[in-house]
Amino acid sequence: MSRKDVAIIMGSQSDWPTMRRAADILDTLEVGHEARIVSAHRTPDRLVEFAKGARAEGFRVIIAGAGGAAHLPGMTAAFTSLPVLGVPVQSRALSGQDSLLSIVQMPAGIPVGTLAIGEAGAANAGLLAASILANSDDALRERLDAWREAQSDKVALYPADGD
Ligand code: RP5
Repeated sequence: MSRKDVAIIMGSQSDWPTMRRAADILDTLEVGHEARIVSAHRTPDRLVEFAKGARAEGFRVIIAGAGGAAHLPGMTAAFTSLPVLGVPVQSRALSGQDSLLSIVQMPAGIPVGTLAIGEAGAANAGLLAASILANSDDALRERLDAWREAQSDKVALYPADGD
């Protein structure tokens, strides 16, 4: 797992408990990744430098999570043609509705693939990044298919009485 195909960026340390769900999935699927804090508002120069150089660094997919006025995914996508998956982090003030609306409504021409609010969105961003990479990696496709099969196997056919 020496290659780092996926960059997981987030606006703040406070986003990490959510965004680590993406990292966990990528670990399970043996997809190389690196997580960094890149804030559109507090570290704008870091954002520009990262987004402009991400392809040259070897990244092939970017997962960007942010909360509140969540401009990180959209601004990242403005600087790179790598696929950008946006995760709306659940904010305290508006439960992530603000994050979602800040990320999802991109103007035509600069796409961000927007996921669900919070941990489910982060986990699915990891899976989606793996799916994208699996198009050109048969071994990864097999691991992804096996992961999905194992998930199906865990679902009981009949509901149990909870005591
Ligand atoms: C956003 O502001 C971050 O992505 C985070 O979700 C939110 C709050 O950041 P902190 O005040 O916790 O650093 O930029």
